[in-house]
Amino acid sequence: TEIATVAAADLGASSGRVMLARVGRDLLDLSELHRFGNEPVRVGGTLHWDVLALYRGVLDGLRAAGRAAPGGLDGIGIDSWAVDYGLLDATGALIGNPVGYRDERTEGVMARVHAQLDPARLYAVTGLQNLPFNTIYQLVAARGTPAAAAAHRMLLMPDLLAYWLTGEQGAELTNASTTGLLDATTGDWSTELITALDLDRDLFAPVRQPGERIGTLRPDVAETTGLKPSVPVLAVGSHDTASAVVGVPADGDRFAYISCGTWSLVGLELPAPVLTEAGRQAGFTNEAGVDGTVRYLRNVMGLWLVQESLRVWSAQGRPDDLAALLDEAARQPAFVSVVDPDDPVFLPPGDMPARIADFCRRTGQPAPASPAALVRCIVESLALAHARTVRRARELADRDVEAVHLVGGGARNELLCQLTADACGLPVVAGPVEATALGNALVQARAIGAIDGSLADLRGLLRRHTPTRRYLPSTDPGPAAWTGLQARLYR
Ligand code: ADP
Ligand code: LRH
Repeated sequence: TEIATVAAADLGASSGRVMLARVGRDLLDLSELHRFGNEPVRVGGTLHWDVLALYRGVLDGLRAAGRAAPGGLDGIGIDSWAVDYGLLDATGALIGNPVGYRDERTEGVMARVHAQLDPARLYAVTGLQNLPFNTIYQLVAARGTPAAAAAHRMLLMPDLLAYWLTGEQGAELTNASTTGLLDATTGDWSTELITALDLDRDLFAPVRQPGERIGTLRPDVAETTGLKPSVPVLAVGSHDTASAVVGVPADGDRFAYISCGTWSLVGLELPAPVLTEAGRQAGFTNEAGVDGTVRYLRNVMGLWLVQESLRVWSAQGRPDDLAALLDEAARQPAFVSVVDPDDPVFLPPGDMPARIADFCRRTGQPAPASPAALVRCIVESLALAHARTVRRARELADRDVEAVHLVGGGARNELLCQLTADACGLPVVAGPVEATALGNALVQARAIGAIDGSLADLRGLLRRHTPTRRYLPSTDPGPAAWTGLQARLYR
């Protein structure tokens, strides 16, 4: 194949989309075919993902892809947010609706697991940071429930959707590395941890690598989408962040990235894991990247804080237009109040404006007086957390960084990009917004043979074909002001 025409389905925690990409040695274009919301639904007190609506969104997108590519599709790749999964019964049917990672069922579970398994040992095996919602803690929270008793298989979200498309079960490596149950050294499920937690080894499907062919479309799927049954579904970096990092248009390796959407994933691409105690204490993770790379990063709470605030304002009938609020926020006075976005109070859904105001009062700062002031507070707080995390990553991995690449929906937020450059004291290269879908499509195109080369080569293609915007750090206020701000929150 000279030119690959592929569909990339990218499911984020806030929205899903199916993109059509055409990729060749000197060609990369991407168009959006279908976008749909991803709103969790609380049922009987539990926060669920509406997985069938997401699957329908993917099918609708694939149907549109078939129409937009009359010559046929060469591949389909799926990525989504990490850690969440569906359980299958003995016949392969889904048991219940997947539970969202922000559900409170994992409260206190991490501590219980750590009483039994030394967290330093967990880190040595998996290299993974301890987030309360990691799959390991979700599975332990669900242990002993009727659903768990009936379960024969656990499939992470993109693997579940790929199973529905093809009938083939597997566990793609990059996403499996976010579960807390994958041995980072062997690249396979950790029998040690699975046994220690009394989980069933057969729950875990064989691991597959990005670029592998998963299978072809089931006849009924071909029928409903109008696609040929021979279209292959290909494994990509099915963890959205893994695909986003592939989609970073960096030149060389002296860069940090921020994959900025619902979360800000802030870190470095490394050839090998960093498993130091200091890194563990600082909450840094070693997630598997494409081509054997390590994503050495930390989760920063991200634009979730804005998303939840808008949701609350919208329910209250207050202004909830993001672009207008950001315009106004840019004119607000600087450095009035900042919060630590990673404070656990901000993790669950709820009244974010009230929690932020409360945080400000508790730390002796004025509570934001208007929605625009609150948005200003969030954006400054994120910029500060971005800078702090880039700095920590550089120290912990002993790496030099010349530029910070900011990709994802956050690249549309000019105020955030500029303040991130200011706080880091480094240039920020913003874009592409759809880095994840691009990374997904590039790995497919390479698997099919339309392009070849290393991640650096794929990034060269990205640099030639996707526009970015460069933000230089401003000198007024200079770095000292940001250091002062930092001292308000972190000692
Ligand atoms: P996810 O993949 O986690 O669902 P995205 O990468 O799609 O997230 O990013 C979504 C975020 O991008 C939104 O929450 C919003 O803050 C930001 N965003 C989207 N469009 C714009 C815009 N026009 N201006 C500023 N920010 C935007
Ligand atoms: C971003 C993301 C992130 C995970 C979180 C659950 O979408 O995949 O990398 O930590 O969702």
